[in-house]
Amino acid sequence: MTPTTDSFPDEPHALGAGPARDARRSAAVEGLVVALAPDYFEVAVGDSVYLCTARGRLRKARQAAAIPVGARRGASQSPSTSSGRRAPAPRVVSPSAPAAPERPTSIATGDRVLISLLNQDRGVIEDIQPRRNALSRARSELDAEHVMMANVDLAVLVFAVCEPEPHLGLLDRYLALCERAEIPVVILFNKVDLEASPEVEEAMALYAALGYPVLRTSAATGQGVDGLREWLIGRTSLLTGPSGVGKSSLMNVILPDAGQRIGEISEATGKGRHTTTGARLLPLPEGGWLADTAGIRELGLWNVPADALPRCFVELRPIADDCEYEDCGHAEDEEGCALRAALAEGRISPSRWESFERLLDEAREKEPPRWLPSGR
Ligand SMILES: Nc1nc2c(ncn2[C@@H]2O[C@H](COP(=O)(O)OP(=O)(O)OP(=O)(O)O)[C@@H](O)[C@H]2O)c(=O)[nH]1
Ligand SMILES: [Mg+2]
Ligand SMILES: [Zn+2]
Repeated sequence: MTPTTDSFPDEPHALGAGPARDARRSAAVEGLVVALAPDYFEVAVGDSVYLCTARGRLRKARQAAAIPVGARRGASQSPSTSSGRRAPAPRVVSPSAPAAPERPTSIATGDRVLISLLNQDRGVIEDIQPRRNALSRARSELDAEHVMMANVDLAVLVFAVCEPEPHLGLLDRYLALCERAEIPVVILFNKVDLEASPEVEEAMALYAALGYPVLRTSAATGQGVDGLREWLIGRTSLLTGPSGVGKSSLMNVILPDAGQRIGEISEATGKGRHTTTGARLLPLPEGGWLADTAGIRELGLWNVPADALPRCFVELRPIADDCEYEDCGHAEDEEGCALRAALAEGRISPSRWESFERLLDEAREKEPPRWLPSGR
């Protein structure tokens, strides 16, 4: 659900053009987009929330957000490394890659915007400030970007120790996206009042050993919630993860007045039923903002080119540039592949490697061909 940018019926027309518009811009105040409603944006300025529409210019920008993946990807490809190693095949950089846009192309929760105030509860978004980062995924049906949240200080990746069982492939996807977007994460396993299987205990140890903060909580008993609270102070954070893991329940423990709707786990599937829709940032009493988000079923890679993927796996990052050939495909029969060597030496766990290979295939599928025949 995306808000339209149509005007409110009672928006004064006198604000539309010329000197009036300039005056309006100079009187604009900065606010934080806290929610997207079907027909408007909610923007917080101080203690007030304004219901806002967006100017026509931003309406055009919104359409630009639907550019196909392949056309935009080139903009954000990281430069190739210049390690001086033997590179048998010349690298073909995709031609005329567009420059990375300075300003975001759509308005998302977490965006900083300039609004002009119409009255005490309505305003108009005049401009969007450049983003520090964004947690985005590919919208599978459109192959377009879905920004889950902009300007994220901390992504809390929420899974349950059981009901539903944690899906580690999804966790690795989140981690790759967040590493790529340089968004700090904590991994949270909720429902510790229920029994975790030895495999889940092992997984928690694995991610902790990789250096990720791993929290254990129970929204049901309150166990571990103070630890989570400490991470949230002064930060703009979101709770994200599959449906039914207890994100809204945690939100309600942290902000008892928030009144997030709690869903039931479907007895038939053991999965949640997507009770929450849309992200809404709520202010925390200790300072900072927290959003509960809808459960994620699919997390398609966005802005993760295949050659950047090794650096998105923390255990592969130090050796990401060490393959003998610059165009190494990291395949099983690859000569001089540093990543394969790490796998053989047990420096990456089989489950993480499986995720890496799956994501590598996906990243390659999304890219236009970028290589000349190597002849090797
Ligand atoms: N045993 C136990 N059950 C929990 C805990 N936290 C949440 N639940 C239950 O899990 C179910 C799903 O909780 P929600 O908070 O709605 O899950 P959600 O992650 O917000 O789900 P979506 O909004 O669909 O993404 C509900 O029946 C909760 O009562 C917990 O710590 N322990
Ligand atoms: Mg929820
Ligand atoms: Zn390799």
